[in-house]
Amino acid sequence: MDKDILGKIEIQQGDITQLDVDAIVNAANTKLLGGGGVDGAIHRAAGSKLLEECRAVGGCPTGEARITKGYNLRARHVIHTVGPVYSGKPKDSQLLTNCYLNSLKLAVDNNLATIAFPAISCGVYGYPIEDACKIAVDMSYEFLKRNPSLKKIIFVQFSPKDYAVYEAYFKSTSPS
Ligand code: AR6
Repeated sequence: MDKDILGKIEIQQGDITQLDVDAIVNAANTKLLGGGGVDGAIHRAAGSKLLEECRAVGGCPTGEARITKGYNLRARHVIHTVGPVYSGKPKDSQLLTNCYLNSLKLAVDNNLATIAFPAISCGVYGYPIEDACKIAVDMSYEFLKRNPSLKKIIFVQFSPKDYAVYEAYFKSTSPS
């Protein structure tokens, strides 16, 4: 993989709600009315206005994405996407790819330069982190090649174990 493109991809361990970026991505559900995991954390940190705007948006099908403001977050926007519930069938990877692609497209369409992703579908929805990590990084790399206006994609892992998976994959793709 190309060094300059890889330089626009960063991995971090921590809480995505604390990031100062143009948009953080929320691993939501189709109702877009909040939930547990990272969805709950984002809504708590953003405040009730976020839920109000999500209500007006009126839901989001699996694999698609919707954008709202960030309200009390340091991030200016939240991009809500709905990952697949892992079933082990080929359609899972297509839907997860669509989550990353549609979120990135929304960022570029809204002139955003920095975006941070959690590990979509890798919590309650049960997607294996090793497979999801490859999809996330490969998709983002291809997207960055075609969209120079996007300056930074950050993958934020909550657990050290998930971070280690990203770190290992990143190392395996980097030129030595
Ligand atoms: N910052 C970064 N990552 C986080 C944070 C955080 N603050 N909190 C959790 N994670 P999940 P899903 C990680 O379950 O699997 C919700 O109820 C977590 O460790 O949040 O897509 C929605 O409403 C995991 O790696 O999302 C849906 O109903 C990753 O975020 C459903 O869960 C995703 O875990 C979506 O399930």
